[in-house]
Amino acid sequence: MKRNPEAVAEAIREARSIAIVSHVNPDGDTIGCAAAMRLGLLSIGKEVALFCEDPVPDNLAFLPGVCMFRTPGENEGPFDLLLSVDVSDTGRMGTCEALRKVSRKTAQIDHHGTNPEFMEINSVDGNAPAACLLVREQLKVLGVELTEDIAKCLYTGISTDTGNFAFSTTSSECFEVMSELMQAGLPLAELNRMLFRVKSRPHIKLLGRALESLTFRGYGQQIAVMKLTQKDFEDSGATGQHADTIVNYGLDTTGTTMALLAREAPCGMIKMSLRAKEPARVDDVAQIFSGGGHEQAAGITMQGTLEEATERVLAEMERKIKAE
Ligand SMILES: [Mn+2]
Repeated sequence: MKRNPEAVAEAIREARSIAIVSHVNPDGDTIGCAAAMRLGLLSIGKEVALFCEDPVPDNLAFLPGVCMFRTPGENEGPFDLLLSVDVSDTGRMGTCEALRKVSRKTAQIDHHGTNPEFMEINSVDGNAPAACLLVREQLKVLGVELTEDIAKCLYTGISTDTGNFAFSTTSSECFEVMSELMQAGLPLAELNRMLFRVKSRPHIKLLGRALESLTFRGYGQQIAVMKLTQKDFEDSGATGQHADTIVNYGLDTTGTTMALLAREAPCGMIKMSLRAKEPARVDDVAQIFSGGGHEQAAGITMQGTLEEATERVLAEMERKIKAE
């Protein structure tokens, strides 16, 4: 596994028509990569099509050219080159995998350590914190000049995949590239606001309800607990996706080791989001209830009432805190 921008550049130079694929449930990195590559490739005279199984999230709709994304239709192609960006394996291409059959050559640019190098040409660096860093290098090798629009796309990927330059994965290369993006005219404050500060009204209203419900439980009151009923969602005009990240408000409160957000889902099930601060972990608690996830971020879907389901999960979290 290594970066190979020269091999990708050769395939691009030989191609006239290029299909770029972003992963399912797209994020800022995969959309930023595709949008930046599209602009770069257009500038050197290529025909470019953008594909993604799922729609571009609303908060990324401002990026140049992303209205061009589509799902593969009946009679796509043929393309000279299929290029996936930030896609960790073929499954993450979703229905866009069908484009393989109508593409003469395949290549990819990615940064997932688990990538099985599923294309003919693979430029993969598992240590890079964002695929957009590899796209920056790729454009350099192609001799593409950075523009303000390309800078916006690359910044979106680098900043979102590093948690706004806060994760431990953030590397010095991020800041080297950021320096180049600033020189290209990146409107940093404006984009930072759009990506990290602007919240939808349903989300803010729902957050208010969740914070009202906040209690602290367990040994030393180390577990932050929030609950949201179906009525909270209705009153806020919110759906499940508006509950994302709310659990972090509990975890980020001083004296908290674990956090739980329990909510009634429309299907009648109870959905739980569990978080922990290292070295505490919650993946084992999730497993007891057939849930899953990572050591510090896990989820559970279970039956029962909001109250009783919450108490059952809390009992296991409390037991863990006592044992540690
Ligand atoms: Mn990524």
